[in-house]
Amino acid sequence: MTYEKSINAFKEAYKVIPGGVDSPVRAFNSVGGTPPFIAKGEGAYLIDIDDNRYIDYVQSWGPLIFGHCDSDIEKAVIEAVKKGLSFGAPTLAETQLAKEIVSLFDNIDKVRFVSSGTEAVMSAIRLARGVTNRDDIVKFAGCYHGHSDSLLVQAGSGLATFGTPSSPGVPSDLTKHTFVATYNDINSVKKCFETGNIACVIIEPIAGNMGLVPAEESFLKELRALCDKHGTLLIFDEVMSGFRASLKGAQGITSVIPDIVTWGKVIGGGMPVGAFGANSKIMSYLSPEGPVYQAGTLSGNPVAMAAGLASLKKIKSNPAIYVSLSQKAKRLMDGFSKAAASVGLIIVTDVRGSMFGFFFSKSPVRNFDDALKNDTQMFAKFHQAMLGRGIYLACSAYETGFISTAITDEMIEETIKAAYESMEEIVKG
Ligand code: HOZ
Repeated sequence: MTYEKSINAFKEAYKVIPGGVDSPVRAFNSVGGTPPFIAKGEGAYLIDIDDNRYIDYVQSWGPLIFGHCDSDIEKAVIEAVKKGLSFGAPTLAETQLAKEIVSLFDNIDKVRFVSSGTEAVMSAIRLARGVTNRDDIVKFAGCYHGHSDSLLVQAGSGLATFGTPSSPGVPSDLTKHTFVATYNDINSVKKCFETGNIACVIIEPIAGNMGLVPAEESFLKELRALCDKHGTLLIFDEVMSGFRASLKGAQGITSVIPDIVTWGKVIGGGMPVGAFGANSKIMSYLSPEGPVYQAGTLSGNPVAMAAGLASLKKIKSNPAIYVSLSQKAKRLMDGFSKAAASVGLIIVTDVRGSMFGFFFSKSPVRNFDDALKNDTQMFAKFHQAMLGRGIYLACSAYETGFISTAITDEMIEETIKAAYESMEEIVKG
């Protein structure tokens, strides 16, 4: 496999874009090599500008549950495009997509659309603060909730990849209201409540940004009880897990009911969309019904709504896809484990619906500190070896993999075969 055109493209990009990329993880810094510049997607495949073909397990970091260029989503987008790209005025599609989401959840009466997951979470936090009239919030180390100021504290994802606990440029006056607890450790949350007047606790109920690390059911239950005791709102950040872990995201897996939920990715079908929702009482605090301000010219953009609507309707008409996606994810992780074991290596794997993750680690991963103990050098070698065999995995040990419906059983087998070869290659050095 040659990457000549991508190498040149990266050099050119570097001259005019910081680090050559518009989102840090994409630079491949933690796995080495040059990021393939993508020419196009085709179903399960990515094709780069050197004409290399990869089975894609990133799927644009989650949104493309039906793979690239799904004909139904494509058709809906083209029809919407023909009617106009943006109006900054209400359209029917917003109500339709809102209804599709609301109909799935007893705890959600209303949703507000925004343009990204970051925006959804930032707005949900403001809403929670407005509703409770409190400033402090609790987040968990290793959970990533986008790059808004209050939440860039011990975040996972790109920050974990680059080894930075938080970012310069974020005033400490803002982060002093952010308490950081340990994932799956209720005592660490209780400590936050001892000193803070907590508006909300925000959690990725299935963390996907420190690698894949699901919250334990007993922990979520204790979290719910603690929030109820203190009049604190519980926010599930399902930007990644929403419509990925199951039709109802984490809510289809846990019995715990959050007060506010944030979404992104799948609800835009590949277009830039985020959303947050709650019951009518909480949402009534939002402007123009209430005093908490939040706005956006591209919010509810008609083309993005059309893509989201087509995506969600397709999922809802065939919820059995989650069984098959999950089976494929399990087979893949089982195959990776056996491939590692065949050369005397141990990996820790997990699967939630169409999401999968693995760590080069000997001990279980329940929180961010556990995740940080993984062997990132081994991951980098494995990533490179797989890429060279036409397998496109997330380019960081702290991200999650995704199965799309375009990925066939044969592709899973091909990927497992590549894993055996790659594991052998990396132990031989
Ligand atoms: N860290 C982001 C996903 N969890 C990466 C997004 C991107 O680079 O597109």
